[in-house]
Amino acid sequence: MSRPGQEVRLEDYKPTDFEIETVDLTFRLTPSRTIVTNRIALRRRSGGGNAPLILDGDDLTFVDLKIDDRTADSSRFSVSPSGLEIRDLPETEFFTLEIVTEIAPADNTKLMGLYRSNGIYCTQCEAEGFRRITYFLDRPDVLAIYTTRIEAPIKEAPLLLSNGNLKERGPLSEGWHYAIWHDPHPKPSYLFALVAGDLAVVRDDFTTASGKPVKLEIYVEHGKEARAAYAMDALKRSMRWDEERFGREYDLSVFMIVAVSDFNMGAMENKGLNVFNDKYVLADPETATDTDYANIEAIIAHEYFHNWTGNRITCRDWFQLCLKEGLTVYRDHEFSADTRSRPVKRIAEVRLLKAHQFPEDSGPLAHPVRPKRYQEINNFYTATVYEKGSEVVRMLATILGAEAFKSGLDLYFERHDGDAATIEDFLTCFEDATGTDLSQFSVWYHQAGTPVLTIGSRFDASGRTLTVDIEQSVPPTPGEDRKKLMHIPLRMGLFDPDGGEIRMRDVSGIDISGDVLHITDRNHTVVFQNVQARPTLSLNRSFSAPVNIRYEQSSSDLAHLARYETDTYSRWQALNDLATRELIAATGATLGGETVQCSNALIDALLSTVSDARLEPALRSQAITLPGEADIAREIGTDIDPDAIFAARSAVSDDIARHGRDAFESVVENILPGGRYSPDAESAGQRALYLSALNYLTRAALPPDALLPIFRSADNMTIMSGVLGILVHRFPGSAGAETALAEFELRFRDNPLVIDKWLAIQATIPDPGTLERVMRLMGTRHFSIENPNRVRALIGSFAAGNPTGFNLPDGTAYEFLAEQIIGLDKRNPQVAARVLTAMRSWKSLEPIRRDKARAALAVIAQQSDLSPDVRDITDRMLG
Ligand code: 0A1
Ligand code: ZN
Repeated sequence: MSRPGQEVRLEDYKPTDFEIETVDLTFRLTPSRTIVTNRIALRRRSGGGNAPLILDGDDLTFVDLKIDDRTADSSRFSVSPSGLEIRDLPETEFFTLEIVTEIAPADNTKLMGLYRSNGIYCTQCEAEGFRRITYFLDRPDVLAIYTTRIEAPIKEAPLLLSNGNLKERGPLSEGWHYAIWHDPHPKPSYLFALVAGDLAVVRDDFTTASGKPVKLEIYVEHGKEARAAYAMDALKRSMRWDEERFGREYDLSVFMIVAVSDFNMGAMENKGLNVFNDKYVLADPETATDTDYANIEAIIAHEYFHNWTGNRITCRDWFQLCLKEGLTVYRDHEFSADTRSRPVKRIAEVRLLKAHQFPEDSGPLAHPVRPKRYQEINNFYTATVYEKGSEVVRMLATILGAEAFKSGLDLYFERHDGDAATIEDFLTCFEDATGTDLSQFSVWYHQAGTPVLTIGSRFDASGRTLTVDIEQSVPPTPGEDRKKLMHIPLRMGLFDPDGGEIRMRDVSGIDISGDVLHITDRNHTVVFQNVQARPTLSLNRSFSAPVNIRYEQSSSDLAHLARYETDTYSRWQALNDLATRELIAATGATLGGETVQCSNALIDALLSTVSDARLEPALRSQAITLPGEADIAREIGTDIDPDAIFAARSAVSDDIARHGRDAFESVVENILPGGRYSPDAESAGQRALYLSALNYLTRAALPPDALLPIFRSADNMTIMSGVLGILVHRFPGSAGAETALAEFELRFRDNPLVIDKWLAIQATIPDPGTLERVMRLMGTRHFSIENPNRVRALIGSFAAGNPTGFNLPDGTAYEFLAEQIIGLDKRNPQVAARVLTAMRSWKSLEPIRRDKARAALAVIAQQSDLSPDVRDITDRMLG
């Protein structure tokens, strides 16, 4: 049994003394008093002795305990806030327990365990929510077969759902009814789910590759059925893709998704009964953006893919979270890459990784992909576990090659089906299938921090050799000063002065396969022979490893790559590096009181890309989207002044806009797809490019008045919210901006998911007055501190997505956030802790803001009644 707030350590892992074979649950549902009867059949493991059984519990009211069907004497058990200890158990190998508890779903504000969302009963059990329903061995290595009987008033809850297959349903007296569900697949408690209420359903069918029929059902609030069509389509495509690409078939006769409006995260992969934040199910052109459609597709796929990577093979303990999450993110990334555009997807992945994971890995919250300790597991659903975890799987595929990678994964599915496995088990499958020693590679799982490759190159014209020196290092992270050497797969290319790619033969000094250099030592010197003229190096092609590259490369070399690289991702990377360099210099100039000018090299490179009709529009849009303020701050690293960065970025953008006016006008006039809205990737790319170009034009010629008609005539949410964002951010407080905001509010006031966009756009206005605006919006009927989506849209966007508006030099926005976190923590600690991580890079601010940020964090730390979630984040951030 683990106690809240107590440190849990990987090395302390021990299997349980008891196994649970079957679980028979009965729920008698009422909002304030739900009775849960939990009948479990246990088996004592040999060697367990007469150890007591300690079951986890959290916020439960104990009612009754029977051991082998006889009421237990109170001397045989004790109840505490964190569990139930049962002593003097029968000495037989098998015995049963029947535990009755009482819970109050309507009072459950943490949204963990059984709670109510808009009148619907629903559950969230990962990671440790099942213990808020009944006493249990609530850990992922306890796998059991569940049968669930649900009883509820027919009127209030005509729909009764749980995992597996429906076995029976029927009426009861006094207007109640019941349903019995049976899940034949052994599962850990975190995958348990129950949903009861009055919902509409959208149905479809799927036939698996081996010919088994599967009923597909998506449950949404009445009247929202049409908005589930895209999710259903994405589900069917995900199911087919997993069969074709990974040979994985679905294994129950029904697959259900339920959309709820109060949810702490994105979605949850409960066996056969996924529960989703409705934001990731509901879409139609009038209310959802292209990004919403892409997110829905990716998250539907992600949760579905968990059926094999997570459910059939689960985690031995929560330290192994990346076993299911890293691998499943890798799988959903591959799905999106196959379904949409691979290079565009890769660029988006890397942008996200650098924006979220890199700062995490270089700040006080850094931890290994597989952590060794935690205070609160809810705080480890991080970019490191998910996104870096996926990058580690991708590197494994790069190192082994596609076929060998597939044979290792096939072995993993075969060998560990039905297991609660570890990262070691996973890696051993690849070692056994391919004969490769992965011990050095495994350091990626155990060591925190973003590795740095420091690279130098020398060309010797007379000897026709290119010498490349590569040194690897990893900066220290909390609790880890000394770092081990890693195996870093570095893709690399060489380009001649005419832009042709030089084949990398004739090389000495390193293991090289294809275009991948295997960096395993601290220092490597690689010599390329027979090189005719000084080549341009392209490093870390396709972002083959999640590392920082330090290499002095001239702007003209970067421009050369931006023009000639055949790896499309790297072409974008070169442009982005060029822009980053310029923006860092511009920030320095701003701080020194100099005027900022953008170089011709960057302007030419950007404008020739934006006008290159051979490139897909989505890529052209990515190319002209300058690194964000947070990206620039991350690259600068210390003494950050967000206002200087904002001013520098604006000045560079103005310059680009002035020079590119004709190009941007031509895009705006020609690029939008004709006909009815379709969310496909190509049309989405055209709209993205249109909006990027329009944004630049507001810096050249286009006045705010010209945007209002575009906003008003938009026939889809992508253009409508995109134009609203440009108008409001570029011309804060202008009559046009306020008019558009008011019109948008009026039109969508009864659609909270759309109003979230309206809240987020306002929360990210780069203006000192935004704090006051956020406070005002908190007082309107559109905001509710009880709903995680509203909190994230308004407070979360302000803290995490508004560098100038949030980092006010007087510290008032930090004080505001501290106050909100302290209040929210009492209701929903998980969401409070997550929103607070927006301040994870506070130590890299300039001294005045840094002191204010520390003071605000100290105010949180001084509270005596903090949740373990917020206490853990605050302590680590201040530590
Ligand atoms: N396993 C889910 C993420 C998730 C984790 C915790 C939750 O509790 C509130 C909810 C969802 C996934 O990876 O999608
Ligand atoms: Zn997941």
